[in-house]
Amino acid sequence: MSSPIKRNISLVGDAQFTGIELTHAKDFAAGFPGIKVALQHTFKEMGALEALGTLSKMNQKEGFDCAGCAWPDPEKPSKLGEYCENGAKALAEEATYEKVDADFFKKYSVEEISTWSNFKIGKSGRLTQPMLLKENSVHYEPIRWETAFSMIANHLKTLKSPDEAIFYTSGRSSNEAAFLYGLFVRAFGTNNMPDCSNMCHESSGVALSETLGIGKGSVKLEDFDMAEVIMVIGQNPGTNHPRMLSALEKCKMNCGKIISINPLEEAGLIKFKDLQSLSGITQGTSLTDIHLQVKINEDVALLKLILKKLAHLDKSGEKVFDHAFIETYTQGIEDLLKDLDHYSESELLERCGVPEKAIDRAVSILAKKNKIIICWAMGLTQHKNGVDNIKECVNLLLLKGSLGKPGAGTCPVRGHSNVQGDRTVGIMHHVSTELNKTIERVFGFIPPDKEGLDTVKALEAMHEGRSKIFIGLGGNFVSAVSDTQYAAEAIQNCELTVQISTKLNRSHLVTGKTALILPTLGRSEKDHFEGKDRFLTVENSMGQVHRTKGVLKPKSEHLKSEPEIIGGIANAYFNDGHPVDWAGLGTNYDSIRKKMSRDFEGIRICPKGF
Ligand SMILES: Nc1nc2c(c(=O)[nH]1)N[C@H]1C(S)=C(S)[C@@H](COP(=O)(O)OP(=O)(O)OC[C@H]3O[C@@H](n4cnc5c(=O)[nH]c(N)nc54)[C@H](O)[C@@H]3O)O[C@H]1N2
Ligand SMILES: Nc1nc2c(c(=O)[nH]1)N[C@H]1C(S)=C(S)[C@@H](COP(=O)(O)OP(=O)(O)OC[C@H]3O[C@@H](n4cnc5c(=O)[nH]c(N)nc54)[C@H](O)[C@@H]3O)O[C@H]1N2
Ligand SMILES: [Mo]
Repeated sequence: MSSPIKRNISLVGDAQFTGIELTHAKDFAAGFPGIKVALQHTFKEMGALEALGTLSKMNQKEGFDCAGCAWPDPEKPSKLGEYCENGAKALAEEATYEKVDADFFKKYSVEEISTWSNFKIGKSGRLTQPMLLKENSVHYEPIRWETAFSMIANHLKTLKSPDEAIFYTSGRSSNEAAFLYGLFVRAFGTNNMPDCSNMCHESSGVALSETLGIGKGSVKLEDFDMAEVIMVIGQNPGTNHPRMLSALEKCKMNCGKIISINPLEEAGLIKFKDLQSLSGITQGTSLTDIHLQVKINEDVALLKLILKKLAHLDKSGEKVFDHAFIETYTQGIEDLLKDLDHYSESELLERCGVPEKAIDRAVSILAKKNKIIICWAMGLTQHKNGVDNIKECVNLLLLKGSLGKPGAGTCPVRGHSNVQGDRTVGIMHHVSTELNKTIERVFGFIPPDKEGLDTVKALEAMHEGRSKIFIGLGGNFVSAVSDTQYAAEAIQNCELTVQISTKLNRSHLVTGKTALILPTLGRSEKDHFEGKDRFLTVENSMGQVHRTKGVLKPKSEHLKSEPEIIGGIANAYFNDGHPVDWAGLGTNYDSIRKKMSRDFEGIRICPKGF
């Protein structure tokens, strides 16, 4: 039995918020204060000239994709800039001139940094060179890339089974990096690929694939212009997807109605001042027409009540449901209506806690319209009954025939900017026979066919000592999972933890006995190789794949791109004894893209969700 870890790492700062004051809630989002904050952040970290130049390239066809969230870009991006306050903050954090380098780690021990708040850790700056935290040491020290790669390879070789390693993915990696990572993990011999979706939209993927057969949303940005009703359920776009507010505003300008369902009256949903239009900045648009202030986790009761009232109207002769659509495309309507009969209106009304008048107003709008879009996020997905919540939304859309037509459909609003793409190209703990067969045919090895560990099961495996190595492609695993104490114990049980990251976070401090930091290029940075600038691709929340090409000089000459790092680890592990040319794929993104588009197109990658 190996001895427990000796470092005295604090977790107190994980719950500490600094710089946030309790004040009166705002009654509108964005506008001049939004512009001011956006610019303040970038000017402070990058200087005014570089900040303005870089922001003008964000989310533009020839520029780079914002890492802030997965909201899609309009066909014609605004000339005033296609970014929001959050995007500017995300850029400021990545493009900061503050550096977390060898001197930083010499000065501060991991024990000391661990007492800082997450905010302060995040503000420390960019990681600039590979660093090693040796067993029983409290200071990271520099390590050469090749030495780091062979150290990881050697550790992986000591495992009794490939299932003793965990390969986590956050949602910001490019399609190329995620594809290569998934390929390496399968070649290594496990499906232990937990990812941030497990904590995010997993329930959307499951609910949508079980009901509609595809785990992704069905709408495009243009559909927002045509929608007659947009429902925003369990989502706070003002804070988390500010550019979505412009799409909602457009729907309003086209006489659409917006119904929000949320226990809170979120400021952004009430009034919005658009950063991208000069008139919007000053006047603002009232967004929500009807706010249904549901009790926490009583959305099923509220949606059932809405369905019940709609069914009642339909029965009484009003044309409420789309019977032709139901007849042609759905099954089980009788069971659904029978199920609704089990509940009384008064019981549902009491459970959801929403005034009946407001519900009736929403019902009378929904009854007459059938171009309906339902948007949702964490307020629905993160409940234990997340799948049921989403299935109820699908029921409403199916009864109204609001699917597969312009201006209507499902819109799970994703969080991380490439979380959807990562899944599309194979990051998942599930087994797909179709994917495995294709890998065998194209790459010449047989991938494992045993289900891997998701986030919760991976934590348990590390906690119980069944898994001994953790590798994170981005993210902040220790802070992202819900039981920080348990997660810290689990991670500290590992022999080796490796973080491929842009910025310092708590997962670089709460580590295995030996830990490595492998610093990588950010989205906004140029990826220069053999005299050319390379580009990568990402998929937005609405399933569109597009390229992203950084414009800034990298913050350090020692940074490697994510595909290069994955290729480097794989090459060190297989040492040429494998049919895949790992180092070659890691540097040549075109060859990865060719493989993805030519050989993997159209195959069903994820059997259980998006
Ligand atoms: N600035 C910033 N932006 C981000 C992120 C970030 O960290 N910072 N993270 C990104 C990521 S990964 C994600 S997934 C998205 C998340 O985007 P959101 O899902 O919008 O994020 P939350 O802040 O969790 O908002 C959840 C909303 O659900 C409501 N809610 C809570 N419980 C219930 C309920 O029972 N029923 C209903 N109907 N509503 C409920 C809350 O009041 C809140 O308005 O944001 C992305 N954007
Ligand atoms: N308490 C709490 N916990 C939550 C949530 C919550 O709302 N509250 N939300 C949950 C949700 S919805 C999600 S999606 C998860 C997110 O979980 P994670 O994805 O694990 O966490 P993040 O905080 O988004 O990770 C941020 C880190 O990613 C690294 N990074 C940033 N950009 C890049 C890049 O381009 N490449 C690489 N390699 N690294 C990069 C930086 O080092 C940065 O510190 O957290 C979940 N956990
Ligand atoms: Mo998320």
